[in-house]
Amino acid sequence: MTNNTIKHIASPLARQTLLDGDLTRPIAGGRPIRLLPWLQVVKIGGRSIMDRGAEAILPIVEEIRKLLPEHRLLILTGAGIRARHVYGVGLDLGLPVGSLATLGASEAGQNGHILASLLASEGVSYVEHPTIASQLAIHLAATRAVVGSAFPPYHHHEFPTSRIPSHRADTGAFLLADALGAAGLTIVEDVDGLYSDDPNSSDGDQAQFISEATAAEVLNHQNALPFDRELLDVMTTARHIEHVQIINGLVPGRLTAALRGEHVGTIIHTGASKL
Ligand code: GWN
Ligand code: ATP
Repeated sequence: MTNNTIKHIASPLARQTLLDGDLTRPIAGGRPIRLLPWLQVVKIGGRSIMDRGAEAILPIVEEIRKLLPEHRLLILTGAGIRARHVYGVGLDLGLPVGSLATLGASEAGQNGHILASLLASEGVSYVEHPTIASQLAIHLAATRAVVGSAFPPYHHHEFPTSRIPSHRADTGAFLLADALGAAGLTIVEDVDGLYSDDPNSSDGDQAQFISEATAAEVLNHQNALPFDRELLDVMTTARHIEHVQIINGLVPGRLTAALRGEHVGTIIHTGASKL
């Protein structure tokens, strides 16, 4: 006697390759839910803010301290000059990009530990990548803000398209903000925003300020950028974050104004604004 106990599980995706957009779109094409819709994500530049030391860090810490009653923040730090040094040493030794991604990421984490220490008296702590991944809500129920590393944990999965890790802190901050369905992402640098070319280069006085653009427009930009080029790619396929603002964190009050929705830097619109 045969006793057939096989349970068939119905799935609208069962008979598909998952590669045919026409077939997956009815099921997978919608906007995902926002996990933390009240969260503001702020990326603090490693080279542009943290590497400047007390002169740049203490005023921004003071500004964040005053912002805490108004916003709930995930503050993410970039890697800065120490990562550039370690990339140089690693490249000289022939290390693969996955090793460099791991090394660079640890510098972003160090900057986060520094910033969190300065905000500790306000109840702000550094939280690890695994905590951000699965316990962010409970931490933000206990306190107004936490600090983490902006670097995405690609480690040895970093794409070998370049010898220097292509998914760095700006890309990591965006991926996280979009995945969480956050209210916004502000990128804090040492320039007023995006220019037609590096304003700090030898002919930087020719550079024009770009107040607003789409990620697709900036992708055509051949000159240097103040953020990872990969950021533009992930912006074009964003699901929630409709724009990102790049601001000058060396000017007191800019972060406060940006978090209140004021246009005080460069606004770059993502693909999510069309969804
Ligand atoms: O070490 O400062 O997290 O939050 O990408 O991995 O290289 O690690 O390899 O939870 O997992 O150095 O040890 O380090 O910065 O990244 O962290 O103090 O496994 O809290 O152990 O995804 O902090 O660190 O560098 O972020 O960006 O122990 Mo650090 Mo980073 Mo801590 Mo994290 Mo990586 Mo973990 Mo991880 Mo590694
Ligand atoms: P990280 O967090 O990865 O350490 P960061 O975000 O602090 O880095 P940089 O990567 O140094 O900072 O980017 C900011 C710098 O980019 C500015 O100081 C400026 O000189 C330079 N830059 C290059 N191209 C441009 C551009 N087109 N517009 C504005 N700034 C530019």
